Formats: sequence, structure tokens, C-alpha cells
Amino acid sequence: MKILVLNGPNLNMLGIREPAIYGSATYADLVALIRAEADRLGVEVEFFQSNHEGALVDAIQGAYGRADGIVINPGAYTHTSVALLDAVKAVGIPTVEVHISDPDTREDFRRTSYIRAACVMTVKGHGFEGYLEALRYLAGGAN
Ligand code: CA2
Repeated sequence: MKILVLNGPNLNMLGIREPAIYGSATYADLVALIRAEADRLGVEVEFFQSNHEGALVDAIQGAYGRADGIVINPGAYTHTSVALLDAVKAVGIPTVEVHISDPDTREDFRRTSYIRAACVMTVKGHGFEGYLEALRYLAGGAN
């Protein structure tokens, strides 16, 4: 089983600024954490982070026929991007939306998620652990 883990804009800045919201661990720490859980579960993971909407669309399209699941934190594109929604719908790959913080408890503009409509589950406000929950869900639930 192969899972694509996508992160959107500014998530490469993890651990560098705003530790009160996103914690003090880095993007590299996040990758290592997910990789360790994937090894435990026996699933293959591939990572991609981009600050560009079209690059994320390309990555989702590129997963077609190659990946069995997608874990995506679209960052701020969560709240703006119909293109990411359409891409997830187009490939039909089970996709879990993850947010480190809980956007529903922050500014009003973070309450809308376009991509949610195409996702099998949303995990929010559980920090980095949320990515592991998403991975376990896609890997088969009872793990
Ligand atoms: O809580 C999340 O995971 C978010 O998807 C993060 C996005 C935000 O726009 C969403 O509303 C919720 C922003 C990611 C920015 O990450 C930073 C990390 C370190 C320093 C500054 C920003």
C-alpha cells in the first residue's frame, strides 16, 4: 500500500515561526514521525510539500493509478481552492484532510474547507498526531 502525504503553503516553515499554534517541531521532524509510523504499519509513504496550488494539483493527479491513499494538509488553500477539491474528486483516491490546529476555532475565514467535500475524513487540532491518525485510517482502521 502506498500513501502520498501532501503539505501545502508555508508548512515548510514549521518550527520556525508561530510555535504557539503549530508547535516547535520542523517539517523534517514531521516527515520522520510519519515515516516511522508508516514503517510500523508496513505502508509505503511518499512526501511532497509545495507553496504552489498548481504543483499540488499536479501531485494529486500524479497519484492516479500509483497511490492507494492521500493525506493532505492543504494549508491556506483549504479555505480557497476549488482546484484542489476538483483534483481529489477527479482521481477518486481515498483522501484524508489534516490540520495541525483546529481552524474552526480560529478566524472566521478558516471555517470554510472546500476540499472537505471530497475527503473520507478530516482530522483537526491534534497536532502532528493527526497525520498518524490519517495514515492509520487509510491503512485499514484497526491499526
Ligand atoms: O492547522 C493547519 O494545519 C492549517 O492547515 C495550517 C495553515 C492554515 O492556513 C490553515 O488555516 C490551518 C497554515 C500553515 C502555516 O504554517 C506555518 C508554520 C510555521 C510558521 C508559520 C506558518
